[in-house]
Amino acid sequence: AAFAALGASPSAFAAKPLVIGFSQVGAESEWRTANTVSIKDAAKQAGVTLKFADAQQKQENQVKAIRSFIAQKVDVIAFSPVVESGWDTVLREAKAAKIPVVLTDRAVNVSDTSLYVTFIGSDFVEEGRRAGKWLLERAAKTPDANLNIVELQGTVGSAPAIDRKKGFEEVIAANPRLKVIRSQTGDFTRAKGKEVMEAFLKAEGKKINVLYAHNDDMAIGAIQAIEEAGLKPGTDIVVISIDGVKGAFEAMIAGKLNVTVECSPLLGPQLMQIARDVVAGKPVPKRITTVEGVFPAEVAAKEFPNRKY
Ligand code: GZL
Repeated sequence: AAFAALGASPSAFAAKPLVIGFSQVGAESEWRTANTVSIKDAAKQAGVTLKFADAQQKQENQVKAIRSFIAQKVDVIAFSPVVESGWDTVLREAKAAKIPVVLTDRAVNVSDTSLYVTFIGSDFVEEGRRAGKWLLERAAKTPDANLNIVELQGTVGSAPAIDRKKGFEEVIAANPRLKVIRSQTGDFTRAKGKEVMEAFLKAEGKKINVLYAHNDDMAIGAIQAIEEAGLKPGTDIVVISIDGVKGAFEAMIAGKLNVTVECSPLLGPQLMQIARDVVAGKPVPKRITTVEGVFPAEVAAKEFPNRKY
C-alpha cells in the first residue's frame, strides 16, 4: 500500500542483486576447478551477480582484478590469495573505497587484519598434521625400518604450502626414523609433480620409501613418474596426499595412493551467505574453518559414490 501511495511498483524497490567481484587463483588443479564450480553455482542459486577473474596463478593479475572490482564499485570483493604476502596496498585501496573484502580458501599475511572481514577456509596446518599422523601410525607397524620421505610442496609462498609442511614436520618429529630427504615445489600441478618426482627418483631411486604431496594433483603426476621408473606406487613407495578429489579416490581404488586428507573446495554457499550478511551489516566471525576428514585407501571404494568434487 505504501508503494502504491508513492505511485511506484514494489519491484522498483526490490533489493538490487548483490554484486560480488571474485578473483580466483587459477585452474591449476582438480580442487581449484571444483572450487570455481562451487562459487559460480552458489552465486547463481543466490541470485548474486558474480564478476569472476582467473589470475593464472599470478599475484599481479589478482591485484589488477581487485582494482577493477574497486573501479566497478562492487558490493563485496572476495578472493583466494595465491600467496600470503604483498596484499596490504591493494586491500587498503578497497578499504578506502569502503568495499568489504572476504578471503576464501587461502589466508593473507597483512599488518592490519581489519583489511578483510573474514577468512573462510581449511586449517592447513591441521591437514599437514593429519598426513603426518597417518604416517606415524603406519610406521609404528615396522618399528625398525627407516622411512625416507620426499615431499612435493605446493605453490611457493602460499598458505597451504607453508602450513601443510609445518603441520607434517611437527608430527613426524616424534619418530626420528622418519626423515624428509628431498623437498621441492610442484606448484600444485600434475605436470610439475611428475617432473619433480622424476628428479627425486633419479637422485635417490630406491632409497625413497614415502612421498608426501601437498595436493592430489601432484601426487597423481608423481604416481606416473614412479610407474615409469618401474616401481609400484602405493607399495614400493607409500603415497600420501591432500584434497580428496575424485582422481585421488580412483588412484586409491587402483592401489596406487595410500591416503588422502580431505580439503573441501565447496566454499561457494558459505561465501554467498557471508557476503549477504556483511552487506546487511550483520556481524560475521573473523575465521570460518571448514570441517573435513581423512580417507585411507581401505575406505575409498565405499566412500567414492558420496564424493561431491
Ligand atoms: C587448498 C587450495 C590448494 C589445493 C590445491 O585450500 O588452496 O590449491 O590443495 C589447489 O589443489 O591448487
